[in-house]
Amino acid sequence: MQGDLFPKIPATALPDGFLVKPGFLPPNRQITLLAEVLRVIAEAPLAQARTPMGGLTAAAMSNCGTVGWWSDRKGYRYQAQCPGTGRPWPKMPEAFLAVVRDAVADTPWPAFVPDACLINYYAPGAKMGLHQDKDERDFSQPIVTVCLGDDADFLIGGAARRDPTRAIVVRSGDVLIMGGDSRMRFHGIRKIYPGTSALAGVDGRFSLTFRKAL
Ligand SMILES: O=C(O)CCC(=O)C(=O)O
Repeated sequence: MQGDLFPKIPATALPDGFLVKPGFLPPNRQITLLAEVLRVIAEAPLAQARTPMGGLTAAAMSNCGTVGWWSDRKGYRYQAQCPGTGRPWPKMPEAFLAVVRDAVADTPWPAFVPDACLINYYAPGAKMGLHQDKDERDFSQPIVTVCLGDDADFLIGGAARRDPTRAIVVRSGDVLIMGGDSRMRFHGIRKIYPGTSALAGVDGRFSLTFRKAL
């Protein structure tokens, strides 16, 4: 029924540079990724980040890789240490790198290798406001997102915050790529659909967003 209410937009209807690969990850690969996510967040626990305005992000976050995205009163940035532990972020699991390699192989960015993976966790009710990913050094590199867990409405906006948005439903195993003309689009998560995960062991939604930060 949700499929009828929020039909997936076919790839051809998406803006240039915005690629969606529905069901890219078979269940066994999702299970492997989830196990790695749980290992990463056991080492670098999920936490809500403080925004420069003083609020907290609705999604809880962790990272792996050389650097991780974080935010506090001082601003948004990439940093080498997990603020909760003071230790370096966990190494990027090989299974993460392999998925990204496979996902970009037939795109305009086949050489993309991330050095940071921001893991967002959305408990029921959590969302993410419209924003641009602009703390990376090289905007010619795409952002690759892997979805695990509950379905969600992913908002695709324009170059300005006030531009119209449209929602596509993203599901566990889907991969999204924002590059080229879509690299700086505003985007966000309008809502998640609790209890819809086809992947056992996830209560809510994880997104793994791979970036070349440095
Ligand atoms: O959860 C998602 O799919 C979107 C995440 C996102 O926009 C971000 O981490 O910048």
